[in-house]
Amino acid sequence: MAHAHQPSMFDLDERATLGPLAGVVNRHPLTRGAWVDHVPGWVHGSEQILDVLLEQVDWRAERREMYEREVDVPRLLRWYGPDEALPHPVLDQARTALSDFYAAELGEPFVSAGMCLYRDGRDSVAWHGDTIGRGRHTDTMVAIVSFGEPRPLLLRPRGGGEPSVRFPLGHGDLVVMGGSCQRTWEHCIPKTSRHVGPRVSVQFRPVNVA
Ligand SMILES: O=C(O)CCC(=O)C(=O)O
Repeated sequence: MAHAHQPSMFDLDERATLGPLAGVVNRHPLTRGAWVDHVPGWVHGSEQILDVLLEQVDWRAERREMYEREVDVPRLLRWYGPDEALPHPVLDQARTALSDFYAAELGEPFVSAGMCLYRDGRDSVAWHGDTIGRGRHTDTMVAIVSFGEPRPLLLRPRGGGEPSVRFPLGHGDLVVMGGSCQRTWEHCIPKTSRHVGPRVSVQFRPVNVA
């Protein structure tokens, strides 16, 4: 399925490669044992990867129950299991680089790659934690690499109370939500009335975290 987008001027001609992680990861401690690591522009030449993702991934529309009605999920999705080839080799490299960098702290590799396509400002994901599986009761990590038009990832403590944290994510940016983040904090990508092009997020997770 092809999705038109305006290429970003700053990495249009660049070959897709990964930047370093050691020495550039900026950790933002949150409350209750949660944290977020942030590396803006980790993937160089990210527009090339965006083009491949928009054109070659077999994006799937899903429906879900809401208030006793079936509604469209406002984004397109594709989930890649541990043994499935990813649509661009730099994504395989990214999963390996993240697994190596976080090996001592995480104790296991990132295996699956969930992908979401936000076609425009009407697409979004509501406040949630990734609490299907072990994230419900165990510290873990979810690493997200973003391509295309930046959209803000907002975080707030589960149950409210403290102010939100905000990371605009696109054009090869990396965030890693770690510690207790999935069960003590919530995150979302809100809708926007601004005219925005597509954004794809690629989420790497360890086994049995969703
Ligand atoms: O698009 C993003 O960066 C967040 C995706 C997300 O939270 C999810 O799919 O669970």
